[in-house]
Amino acid sequence: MSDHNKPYDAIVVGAGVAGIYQAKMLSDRGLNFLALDTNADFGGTWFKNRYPGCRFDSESYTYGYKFSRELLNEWDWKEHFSPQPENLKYLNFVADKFDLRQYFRFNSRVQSMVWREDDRFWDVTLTTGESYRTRFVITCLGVLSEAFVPAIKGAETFGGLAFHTYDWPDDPVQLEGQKVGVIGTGATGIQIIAEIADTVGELTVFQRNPNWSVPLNNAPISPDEMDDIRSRYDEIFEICNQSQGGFCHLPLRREFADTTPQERLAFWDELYERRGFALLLANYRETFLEEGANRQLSEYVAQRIRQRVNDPKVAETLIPKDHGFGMRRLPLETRYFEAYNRPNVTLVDLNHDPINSIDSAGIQTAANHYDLDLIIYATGFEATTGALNAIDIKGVDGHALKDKWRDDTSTYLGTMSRGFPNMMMVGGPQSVSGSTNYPQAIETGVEWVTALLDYVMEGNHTRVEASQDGEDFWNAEVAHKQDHMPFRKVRSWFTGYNPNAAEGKSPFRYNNYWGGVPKYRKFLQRAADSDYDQIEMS
Ligand code: NA7
Repeated sequence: MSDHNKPYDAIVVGAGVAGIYQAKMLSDRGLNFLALDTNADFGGTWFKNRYPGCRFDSESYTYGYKFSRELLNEWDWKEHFSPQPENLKYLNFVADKFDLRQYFRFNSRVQSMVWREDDRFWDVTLTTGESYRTRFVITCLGVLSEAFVPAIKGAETFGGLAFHTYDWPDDPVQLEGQKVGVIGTGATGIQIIAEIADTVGELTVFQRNPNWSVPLNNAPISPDEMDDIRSRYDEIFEICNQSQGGFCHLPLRREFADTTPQERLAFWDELYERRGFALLLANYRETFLEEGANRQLSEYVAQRIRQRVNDPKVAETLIPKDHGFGMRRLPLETRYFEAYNRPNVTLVDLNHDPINSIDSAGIQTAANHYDLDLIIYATGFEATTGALNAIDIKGVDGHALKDKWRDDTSTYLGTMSRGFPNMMMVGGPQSVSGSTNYPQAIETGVEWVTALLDYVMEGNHTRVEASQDGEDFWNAEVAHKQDHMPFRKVRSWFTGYNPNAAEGKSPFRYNNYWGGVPKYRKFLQRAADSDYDQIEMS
């Protein structure tokens, strides 16, 4: 174990959207800091998710950072919903523009973080055994960065290639002519299925529960259009600021009940053709908040699916029956439903024909055997808390964060957790990061954490910890908001649903804050204005 004698002021963990901006803020202050990331380069989620079809569901110009006018002027987005390779290029461009590479150490997986109360430092140790001492740790780990692969009997005996979408191999994957199985039809599965359906030989989709999905309506951005977008950046960001989810779509200011069915239909037809999350976010508020209105909108989208899928039985299998439109993270698609009209695409409904096992030749369901060359797990993530729990974090008196959060997540403003002093989280559980246009919330989070650090350092404090009162207040606020959401009982990572919850425990967790970006920002501002009166400093 190599010990580096000089403690850092701060260690940032993560080199994605949050880590890059956090590093920029620390470098502006001339702090002695280090940034670590498991991956071989910048990018986080955009470094890892290299599967075909991977792209933004947020309008590109709302996903980029807005903290630097120069950056906004220099970067041209080429598509309304930019694809992964371009997004990775963008993040590298930002890192290089602000000369941040010097602070980052890649291929560095943090294994443990141990709080030393005596001298008020964290010891951060990598899987290699290398260890660093630091006053503060800022975790920038992302919300969906711990892949979930289900344990299926015999999976290890499969003779072909098999991997999770998050671990798409670096070497080109041969898809042409191959028999490919995709397990999972969330946002990822829907992107990849639509993209590869016409490339592969045969595609078998193993679907447990279908998700609603509507067209992304992507298009290239011409240079003139980019100039126009650039001239409207302030206006665009102002809309994002007002929107609950940080997107450039605002709900309609008209009551559902005041309109005729014909008017609604015409409006929904128009929204169906609009970009991004318009049908979800630019709709009547009631379609999200009230069961009756939501049922009508769900029926409208179901009709659209029926119109697009030739085989009525397949169409019905693709229409969700267990939740209404928008009650889970809405995947956006490009000719996804049409993929099922192709003769080389088969949909397996796991609710009626579950997977029994995997063998060397493919997947065995209750009723059939599917011969496969390649199995793609699009089975999602240990969302929100997974990446933090993957690190052995020991706080005051050696207590583990994992243990503290065993029954439910508990934080102060999604930024700190009592018992773990000097550890700040950007995009942490119970912030708005899981529920919004990620970078919009990230910028707010980075700026708040940095202002807190400024305050602490100016006051010559060496220890900062969320108070119990502060944490109780925030847990109550998070629970109150989730308990009033129409989707509170829907199984999804939005509700922290855990099918393996212990007997007698709720399978739902309070992992995300559902009060919306504007309200969340007010809470953060109030904390700063009150001289952080719910944070103990010494
Ligand atoms: P999601 O949205 O969590 O989707 C995971 C999918 O995998 C979903 O369809 C699951 O079905 C399915 N799944 C999970 N476990 C199994 C097993 N054991 N058998 C069959 N199917 C399974 O993850 P994504 O990667 O698609 O999207 C994550 C986020 O990335 C997304 O929300 C965006 O923010 C970007 P289920 O619905 O549980 O029946």
